[in-house]
Amino acid sequence: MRVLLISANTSDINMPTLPLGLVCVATATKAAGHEVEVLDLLSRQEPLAQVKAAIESLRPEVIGISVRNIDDQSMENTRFLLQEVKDVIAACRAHSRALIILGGAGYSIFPESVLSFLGADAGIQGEGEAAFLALLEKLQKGLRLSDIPGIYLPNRGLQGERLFTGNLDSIPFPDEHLWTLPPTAGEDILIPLQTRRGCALGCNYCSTATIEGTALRKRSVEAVVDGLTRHAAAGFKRFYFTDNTFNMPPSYALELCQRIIERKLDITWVCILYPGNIEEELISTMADAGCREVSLGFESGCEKILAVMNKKYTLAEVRRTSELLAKYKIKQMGFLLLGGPGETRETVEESLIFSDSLPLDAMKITIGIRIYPHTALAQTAIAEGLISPDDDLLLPRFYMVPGLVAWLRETVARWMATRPGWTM
Ligand code: B12
Repeated sequence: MRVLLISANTSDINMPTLPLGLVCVATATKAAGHEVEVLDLLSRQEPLAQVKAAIESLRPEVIGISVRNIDDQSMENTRFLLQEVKDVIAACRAHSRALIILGGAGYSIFPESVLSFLGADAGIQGEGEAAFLALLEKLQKGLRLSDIPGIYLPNRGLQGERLFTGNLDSIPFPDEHLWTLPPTAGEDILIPLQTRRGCALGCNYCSTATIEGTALRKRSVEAVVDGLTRHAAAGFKRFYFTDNTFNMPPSYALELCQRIIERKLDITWVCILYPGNIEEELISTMADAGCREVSLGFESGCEKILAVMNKKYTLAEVRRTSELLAKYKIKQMGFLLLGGPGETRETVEESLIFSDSLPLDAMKITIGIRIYPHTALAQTAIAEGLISPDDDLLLPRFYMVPGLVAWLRETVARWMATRPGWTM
C-alpha cells in the first residue's frame, strides 16, 4: 500500500528531536514491501503546504500520524501542543480520503481522548511496528479494523489487546536512510536511538509504564552495534540513546559500551542515567565509548521526597554518580522536580543545597508535576481533591502543594540569579 507517515511535532523545546518512533514504524512498513514516505514537520516552513505536497505526490491510501508531545509539561504558561496536530489532520482531510491512523508516545498516554480530540479514524497505543503492519494487512484484505494490537476506534475504545514485543530483535533497527534532517539542523543534531523498552521502576509521576509497559525488553547488543555501525557508515556520528534509564540493567549497558569500543565506531552520544546502582567501571567505559553528556534526573535532594516518588536510590548514590561523571569528564545535567506530594519549604531548601553541592554542569528545575493517568500521583491528586476522578488529564493538570507555588518560584529564581547553569 502507499503509506504517508507524518511526524506532527514541530516543537524544538529542549532540543530538536528527530521522530524515532515514526522512523521505527516506517522501517518495518518499508521492509514489509509497502511504499512509504516519511514527512517530518519539525522546522519545516509552512508545514501544512508540505502535507499537501506530500499527499499530491504519493496519493497515500493510509496516513499515519505520530503524536509525540501533548504539552510542554510546564505549569507556568503551559503550551498545549495538540491544536497544531489537529490542523495537520484537517490538511490531510482536505487533500486526501486516506484513512488517518494515530500513534506515538503522547498518543499512547491518552488513546481515547486524543483520538476524539483529533478526530482521526483510529489510533494504535504502544509499539507501532507489528500493529501498523497488521492494520495494513486488514485494509488490503478489506477486513474490519479490529483484533489489531492496541487499536482504538472512535467511540468504541480498545479493539485489540496491546502487544509488547518480547524480543526486540524481531523488529527491524531504524533504517539510517529514513532520517530526513530538518533544514535548520546543524552539525550538532543528535540521531535518537533506543536499545530497550519498558520500565518497572514505577516512579510515582511517570507515564512510561503506560507507553512502554513495565517489562524490560531489549535488543541484543550485537543488533544495536550493527545498527550504530550502519549509521556511522552513512555519516551519522552523534546519537541520543532515548532509553528511560540507559544504565538498567548495568550489565547490558556495560556490554554495549564495550562493544562500541571494540568496533572503533568513533561516535559520541548522550543518554539518560538512573542515578542509583552505578559502578565506576560503567562510567569509565561509557566515557571511552563516546558518552559526552548525561541527563541525571535525581529529581529531589531530600530522602523523604525520594521515598514519596518511589525512587530506589539514596542521595549518597546520587553524589557518587555525579562525582564519577565529573571524574571521567562526562557532562551532566541535573534535574529537580519540585512541589510534589510532601514538599515543604524545608524539603525544597534541602534539594537546592544538595544540588548546589554536586559537580553538575547544568541544572533544570521544574516547578509543579504534570499529572498523568494511571500513576500514583494521579491517585494522590484525586484523594486530595486536587483533580476530579473523571478528568482525563489531556488538558495538562499539575500537582503542586497548596500554598507553596509563589514562594517556590521566588526562591528558585533567587538561587538561579547567581548560578548561570541553572534554568527553570
Ligand atoms: C528520550 C525522550 C526525550 C529526549 C529526546 C531526545 C531525542 N533527541 O530524541 C529529551 C530529553 C530531549 C526530551 C525532551 C522533551 N520531551 Co521527552 N521523552 C523522551 C522519552 C523518554 C522517549 C521517547 C523515545 O524516543 N522513545 C522511543 C521510540 C521508539 O518510541 P515512540 O516514539 O513512543 O514510538 C513508538 C510508538 O509510540 C509507536 N509510534 C510512534 N509513532 C507512531 C505513528 C504511528 C502511525 C503508529 C501506528 C505508531 C507510532 O511506535 C513506535 C515504535 O514502537 C519519552 C517517554 C517515553 N517513555 O516514551 C518522553 C516524552 C515523549 N517526552 C515528553 C515531553 C513532554 C518532552 C518535552 C516537552 C519536555 C520539556 N519540556 O523539555 C521535550 C520536547 C522535545 C521536543 N523538541 O519535542 C512527554 C510527552 C507527553 C507530553 N506531556 O506531551 C513524554 C511521553 C514523557 C512524559 N513525561 O510522559 N524527551
